[in-house]
Amino acid sequence: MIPRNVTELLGIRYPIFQGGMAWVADAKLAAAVSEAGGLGFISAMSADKNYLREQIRMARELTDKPFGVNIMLLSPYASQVAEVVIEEKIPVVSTGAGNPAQFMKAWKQAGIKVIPVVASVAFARLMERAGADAVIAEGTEAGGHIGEIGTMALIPQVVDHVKIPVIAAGGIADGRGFAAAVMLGASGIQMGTRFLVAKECSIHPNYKAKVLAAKDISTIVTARRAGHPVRSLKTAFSREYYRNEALIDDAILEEQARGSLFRAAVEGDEQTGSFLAGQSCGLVAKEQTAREMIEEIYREAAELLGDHHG
Ligand code: TUI
Repeated sequence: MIPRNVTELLGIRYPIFQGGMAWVADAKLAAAVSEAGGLGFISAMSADKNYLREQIRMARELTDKPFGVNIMLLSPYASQVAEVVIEEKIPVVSTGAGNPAQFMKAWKQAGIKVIPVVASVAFARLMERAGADAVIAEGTEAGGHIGEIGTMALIPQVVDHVKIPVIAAGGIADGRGFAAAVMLGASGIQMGTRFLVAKECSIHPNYKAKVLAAKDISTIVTARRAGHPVRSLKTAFSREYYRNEALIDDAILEEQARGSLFRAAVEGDEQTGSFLAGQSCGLVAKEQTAREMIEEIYREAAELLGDHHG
């Protein structure tokens, strides 16, 4: 059976989250996922509070269903967007790339459900003690900033060590992955890479074409040496960055990478853009609406799990 604890906690139909992706996860994508019965997230990315306010208002024009905001904790604006989610009465916040402890008390007092992304058992336990309502346990197969443990090993270990619901992420892009995550003890899934090719996803056509053409070994991990590994599609730019890590100063490399998510997602710049994607890119075969994706994935997982009431 597909667990109902996360759908009941959040008032959604399917326990399928759309990951917060900078320059990708905007009001249009988040609203489409939520409207289809999943949980969409607007990425606060590294923008200020005015951007986030505007996106929240746009999403509310597009759907009456609940959606969340994802706060990337390395953002220089993390503190101000942490206040905006309270002012705007956002029901659920997810966090990435750091420790949200300093915001937890204010969010909980405002009645916000807090669901941090974790990449280890120790951090999952810390988040549970800090008051998290659930965790998203993300394996190293994911795109973007990643931890070290694979999803297959991470999920059951996190499940064994926390009592709150665990949402599985990293390498999941279809109903088989969803069913497998449930077998490992997860209560739901989060996907990013699959939603890159949603019809409602406004990224540049070059980005979608790259994801659709990608296979299992099409991604590369850079910036390991600098301590914040990031997975992206192999391109001339990412391969050169990888080679230069052994040769050039981190500061110079990071300067070259500044703005590279914008250049990929908005401009489709194949020379200097970072096309973040996870290892499931080889499973992503066609552009579909968010609703078609969610219904197909849920139906397939329910069938595999012998759950014919879903
Ligand atoms: O956050 C992500 N994915 C991201 S963030 C991003 S933007 C960026 N740009 C440059 C450098 C780094 C990031 C692109 N993709 N996913 C969620 C995630 N969070 N994955 C892993 C983690 C994580 C890792 C370690 C969360 C917490 C953590 O430890 C916190 C601590 O204090 O120990």
